[in-house]
Amino acid sequence: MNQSQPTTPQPAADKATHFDAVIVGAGFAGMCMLHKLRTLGFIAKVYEVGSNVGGTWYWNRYPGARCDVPSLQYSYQFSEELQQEWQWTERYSSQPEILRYANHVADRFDLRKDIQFNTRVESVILDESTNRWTIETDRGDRVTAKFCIMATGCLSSKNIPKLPGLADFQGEWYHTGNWPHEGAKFAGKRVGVIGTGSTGIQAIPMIAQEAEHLYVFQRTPQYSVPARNAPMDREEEARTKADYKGFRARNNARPFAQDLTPPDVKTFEVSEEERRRRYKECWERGGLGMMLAYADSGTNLAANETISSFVKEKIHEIVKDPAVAKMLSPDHIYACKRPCLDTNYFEAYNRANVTLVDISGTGVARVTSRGLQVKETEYELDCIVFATGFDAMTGSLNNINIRGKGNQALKDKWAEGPRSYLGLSSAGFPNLFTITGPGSPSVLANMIPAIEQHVNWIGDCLQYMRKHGLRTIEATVEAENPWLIQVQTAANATLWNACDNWYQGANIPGKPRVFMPYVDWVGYVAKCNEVVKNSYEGFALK
Ligand code: N01
Repeated sequence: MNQSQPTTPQPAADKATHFDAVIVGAGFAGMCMLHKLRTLGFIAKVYEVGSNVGGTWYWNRYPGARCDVPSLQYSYQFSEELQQEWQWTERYSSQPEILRYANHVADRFDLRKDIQFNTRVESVILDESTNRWTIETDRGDRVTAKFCIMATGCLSSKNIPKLPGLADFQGEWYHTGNWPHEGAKFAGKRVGVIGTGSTGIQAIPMIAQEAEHLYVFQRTPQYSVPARNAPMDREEEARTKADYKGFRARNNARPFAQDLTPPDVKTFEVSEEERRRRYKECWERGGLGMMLAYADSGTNLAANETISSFVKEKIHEIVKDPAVAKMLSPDHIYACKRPCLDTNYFEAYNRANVTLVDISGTGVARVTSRGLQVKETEYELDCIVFATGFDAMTGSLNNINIRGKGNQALKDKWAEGPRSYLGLSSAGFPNLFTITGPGSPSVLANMIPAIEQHVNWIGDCLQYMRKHGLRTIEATVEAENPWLIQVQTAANATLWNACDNWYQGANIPGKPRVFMPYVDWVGYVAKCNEVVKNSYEGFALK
């Protein structure tokens, strides 16, 4: 039995049929884009599958869901009033609070009147005779727009493994990315969690507290560092708000668009004692700083191994059963898979009601009517939780029938991996933009600043086109091809390309292995600005 969906009354389909822009998705990207276009005087319409705003924070309601970028940084900066008036309660915001924030933004800027909820965009097709996009939805809408802006999110297409027998399972099952709005009840139940990435690591300690027994089915162990979440430090908040603009500007000039900067010093330029002091400091402070402990932590394998050894030591310190600690100890490069932050993750394995099941190599053989079968053992379960991640970056775009020049499908063009210029636009698809698309820093930066940078770029571009009487803008193949190489080259200079991770599609069977996000946020922003300065170099404007 799958999770239920909210039953919000369906508003009548919109009457207007021609827009300057249609935006697909009302998460943080779609909301921001709508606001931007409105302020520039464009008529825009947003379609959203969910019954409300919030995107990833609307769908991912699993227990323990929390952002691992500090609240004062994971928020919009386009309105000084907004950033001054909103008060976060914790250092790292929980999903309910981020969703409240998204709703507050929607109310404050009256966004909902241009958003049609409960509506899935099914096709986006270019009419080359008019240079307009025709957008069709599952509710029978058929509208046209000069511009189509995909704000579909990087992590929104769920990965539910195709396990034989799932339909026969007599209990309940959930994917963390489509959690029931009424919540899931685990008290007195035997629960199985598949997946130990960022999501599983947040959910497992919470489910362990409630379930009668929790089985964690682990294919690959993951490194995790304590988040050290805490109530918001009001003095820090006041200091930040006293110069929020300056704070944002400084962070936007840092490698991940957040308040994290690696030191200039390299790992082996300091003594072992000093190194351990530094790693302890990162561990005690919590957050994502460990991956930037030294200048070469993410680029030099031997340097990286000093971090992974340190974290493994910590796992063995925390987990009482040495055999379980060993099973929980990863052997891949630290932060090659997206680094995780936790609250009592490793501690959860000290509980008598938690069992770690090693499924490395074999995986889950099948779902039975009563549970999960691993090798010869059947684990009887009342609930299965899939914390198995997403078809990242391309999944939600490929799920829409997007057809550009010559009726070419974007999905076909991307059959060997996504091809775009700057992650913003793909040759053959004029006036179609992707916010935080593959080929842009996106998931390797603080997402909200990355979204705002794209929104501003697109907004400026549309203004420029209006001012110069231009009908279309399209990435050229001559710009797109070298950009693809640059994205791969940038990744190859790091250790991110050296393990199986979703950045390169390794989590989805059959997905082409292409590194999708662009590693260098600061260089990327400079490049985007230069493109504009050079009259949209790399784009054909007509
Ligand atoms: O997904 P994942 P996620 N059988 O792909 C396992 C963001 N995020 O939802 O490593 C068995 O990372 C898979 O195993 P393996 C963040 O960017 C942010 O956790 O592929 N297991 C892995 O253990 C993050 O990176 C926040 O071998 C299977 C897990 O499932 C991204 O979302 C919080 C399997 C999937 O891990 C995705 O994280 C949460 C199978 N068939 C998420 N298929 C914060 O900001 C997959 N797995 C805090």
